[in-house]
Amino acid sequence: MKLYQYDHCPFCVRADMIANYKGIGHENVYLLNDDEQTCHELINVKMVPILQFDDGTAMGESLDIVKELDRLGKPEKVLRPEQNHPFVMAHIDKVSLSINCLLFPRYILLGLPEFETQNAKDYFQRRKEADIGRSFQQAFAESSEHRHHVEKMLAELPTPDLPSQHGDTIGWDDILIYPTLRNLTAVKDIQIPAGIRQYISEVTSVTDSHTYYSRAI
Ligand SMILES: N[C@@H](CCC(=O)N[C@@H](CS)C(=O)NCC(=O)O)C(=O)O
Repeated sequence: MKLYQYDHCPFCVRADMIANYKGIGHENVYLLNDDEQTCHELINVKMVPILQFDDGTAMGESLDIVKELDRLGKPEKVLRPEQNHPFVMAHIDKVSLSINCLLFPRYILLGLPEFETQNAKDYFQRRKEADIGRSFQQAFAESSEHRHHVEKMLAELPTPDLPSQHGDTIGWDDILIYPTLRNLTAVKDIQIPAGIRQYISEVTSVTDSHTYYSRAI
């Protein structure tokens, strides 16, 4: 099985989390951000994640991939049902513009495989600057303002249940909540409350994911 993805893509993190958690052997294929052709050949649309089965067939949409891998993987690795992720995500999404202004300009500086070429960086920058309505240079210069909004959101965010409180299992809430929190570790010196740090640490470990603390900018 192959999982086509970008390292920074929160939807891809969902798919990678469940594949690792459920013990499903798979090859991670990191596409360049400007590689439209591979996506189109696989699922007719420029979008990741893409799961390709050994017979060559492929599927997109992260939540469909999570459901499929949950079905195919180790049954003893239970994916707990959803609880209160709509409330948590609504809280996080209140500062989505600030999150994007912090993360988009940083992604291309982290040394990620999807941005190995200048063309891939330029492709991403052009599209994401349009999304956030300002240049990466300006968004970067506004970092302390955006960090302030995001830190306030984090301080008010109830700590999600920890895997260790549930026998080292994860649930649907974690599939939906963790990727955004994990990506915020790319922001140097951002104040993440201890409980949320513990949450990030435990989910990272149980899903064999990785954070960006060591290369934060
Ligand atoms: N609904 C899709 C959304 C996936 C998505 O938006 N992926 C982004 C990367 S984070 C993407 O491929 N966007 C198109 C592009 O980068 O050109 C899913 O859940 O899989």
